[in-house]
Amino acid sequence: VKQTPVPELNPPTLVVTTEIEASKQQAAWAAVDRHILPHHIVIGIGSGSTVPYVVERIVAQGADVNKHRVFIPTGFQSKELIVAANLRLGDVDQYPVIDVTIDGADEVDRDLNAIKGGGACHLREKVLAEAADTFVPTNAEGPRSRDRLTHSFIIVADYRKNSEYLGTNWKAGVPVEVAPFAYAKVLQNLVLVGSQNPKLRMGKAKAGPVVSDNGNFIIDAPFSTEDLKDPLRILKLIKMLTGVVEVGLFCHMAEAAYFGNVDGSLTVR
Ligand code: ABF
Repeated sequence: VKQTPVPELNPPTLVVTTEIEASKQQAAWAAVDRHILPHHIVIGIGSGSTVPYVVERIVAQGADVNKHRVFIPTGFQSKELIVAANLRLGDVDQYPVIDVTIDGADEVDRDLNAIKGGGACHLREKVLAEAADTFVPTNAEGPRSRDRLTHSFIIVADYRKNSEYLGTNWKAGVPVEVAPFAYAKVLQNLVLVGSQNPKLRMGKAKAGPVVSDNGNFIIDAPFSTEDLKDPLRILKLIKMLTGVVEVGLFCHMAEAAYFGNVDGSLTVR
């Protein structure tokens, strides 16, 4: 009898994948447990592969609490997640004030600045992060600890996203959403403000550019790690370019970031 050869498995990849998924779940569950409280009614749900664990944990809080809530998605994927979980869907134009938004990130620096937009959703993600406002009174020292209006915007991610400076691990560049009509000019101008080899993001089959949920194109604009040590400066430079709709640099917006670690521990910043 002719035996069919058994395909070779790749255990290391499998192990790594499992560890990464476990670390995403760890971060997401901890963030929900600490930040989505019974009195929170309007909740922003971000995009990416960590967010399904956020929804999973919210569902586990029970139908009794969730029936009073409304969930605002950052894009098509999170909309589908919310609907599939039988949670009530809303939109940010109906609910411009959100109690808490939880979202993923591509990279987060030591000051909680983040690169987002690897999934092309950063315009809506930023609107939802900004809509989540809370007044936090405190007398402690430090730039993020004065009495202030802060964003109840919580980042959840695996350990690969936790960096000292942006651009250390995320090499794809800063995602920039642009009006399709203006993309060629924005590409030129990004070089003038210091980006190295910015590129229009193409779809998987390279048949055409990626189009965002808002009908715009995405440019990935790499900057040096040195430049990204001051992400607010880069954000301002890119924002000034005509045709730019939104930049995937989230500066001084996050209240906290949760990272699941490879050994099962959690880092909270
Ligand atoms: C969104 O999804 C994005 O801003 C970011 O690009 C991505 C992160 O996804 P994952 O959780 O899959 O790493 O949050």
